[in-house]
Parts: sequence; structure tokens; C-alpha cells
Amino acid sequence: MPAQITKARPQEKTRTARPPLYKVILLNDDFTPRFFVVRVLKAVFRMSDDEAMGVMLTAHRKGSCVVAVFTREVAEEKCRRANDMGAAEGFPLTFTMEKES
Ligand code: TYC
Repeated sequence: MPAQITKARPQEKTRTARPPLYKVILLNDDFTPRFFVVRVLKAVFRMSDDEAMGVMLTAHRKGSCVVAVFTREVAEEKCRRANDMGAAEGFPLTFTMEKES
């Protein structure tokens, strides 16, 4: 009886693909009051006063600002909540999302 030869199988690597990420982008407009933009950023994106003020001012001066990056479902939910807060007050405040390259 020949000695049993055990050959180690090459390790199979199970790589879990990382889900695509989406940028949430705040757009400037001429009607939404600054304090309200700051309030929405704090409420929906859990920003501090200073962070929210910085993002609001960047969007105000440059036309848009990346707020944060999330998976698709989280980005969609945050955009929806933030846009709904603006719409509830009659403001055209707009958050949109863009897939990261
Ligand atoms: N531009 C607005 C104003 O002057 C303020 C504002 C800033 C609105 C950023 C939207 O994303 C925005 N009242």
C-alpha cells in the first residue's frame, strides 16, 4: 500500500467586490436661505456647525460642493431626506448624486 500523498490545495481567495460609491453633491440656488442649508447639512449629514458652514459656503461660491461619499442606498436616502426638507419649506434646495469613478 503506497503512502498516501496529501497535496495542499492552493488557497482559494474569496474577494468580495467593494460596492460602488456615490458622491452626494449640494447645488447652489438663489433662494434657499443660508441658515436653512446649514440646518439640513447638520440634520441629514451629521455635520458640525463649522463643517456645515464650510460646505454651504463652498456651494454658494462655486456652484456646488461634494458633501460626502456613500454606498448607493445610503446616498439615495440622504439625498431624499435633504431634498424633502427643502421642499417642505418651499425651497429649491437640491442634493444630487454621482457615481465615483
Ligand atoms: N445662495 C443661497 C443664498 O444666497 C444660499 C445657498 C448656499 C443655497 C448653498 C444653496 O447649496 C446652497 N441665499
